[in-house]
Amino acid sequence: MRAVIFDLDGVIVSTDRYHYEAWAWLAEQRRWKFDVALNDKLRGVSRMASLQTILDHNEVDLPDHEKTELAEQKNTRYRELLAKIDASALVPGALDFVNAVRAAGLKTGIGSGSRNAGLVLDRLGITALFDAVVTGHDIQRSKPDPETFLLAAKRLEVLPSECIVFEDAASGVEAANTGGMFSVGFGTTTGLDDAGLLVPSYGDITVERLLTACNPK
Ligand code: B16
Ligand code: MG
Repeated sequence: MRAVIFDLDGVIVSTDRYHYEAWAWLAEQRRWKFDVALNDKLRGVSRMASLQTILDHNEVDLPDHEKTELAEQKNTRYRELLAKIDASALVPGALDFVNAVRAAGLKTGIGSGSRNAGLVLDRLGITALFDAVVTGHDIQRSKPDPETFLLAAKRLEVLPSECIVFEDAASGVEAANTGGMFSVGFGTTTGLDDAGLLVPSYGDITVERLLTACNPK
């Protein structure tokens, strides 16, 4: 293994909480049903696809121009919430683990479907911890398509089979698996069973244990 690619929302930063708040705010305006279980289905899913999932759940049909407007309203709300982001939003142990991966001689990357990923990394001052960053601006097809992670591997100049992917979303685990990478299902969300390894928190893993799990003797 030569690289670890991290998803951003829910793996490095708890921005998944802000996505939830922003969608919940929009749903409340519109009197749509929205809850934690539905939000879990939006993890790793693009903004427009997330909106469509909420509309389908509520059996609401809208013209495209209105969907675009609603997605923009959600994003404005999300960016308002991001304005107050600080180090307390980091997933506990995330930066120590990224640093340990680097100290072990592996490259590090970000593979996020979010178009706000660059802003989040910059605001937290952690961009330089990653050798390559792929965001929603760089791709045509969002997770579960493997494009995000394949592009990250290309930018890291490693083969997909040399990459480990940390993901909190079922769509991201599927993307990593389809891309021929070793997937780690991170966190306590359900639906990550297809991952090569389940890691509830950074307290449950070391780089050594991770590499052993990828290359069992
Ligand atoms: P944005 P990740 C994903 O980021 C989020 O998990 C998902 O909830 C969000 O809808 C998507 O980014 C798009 O985000 O609206 O900021 O472009 O988990 O792939 O880092
Ligand atoms: Mg995520």
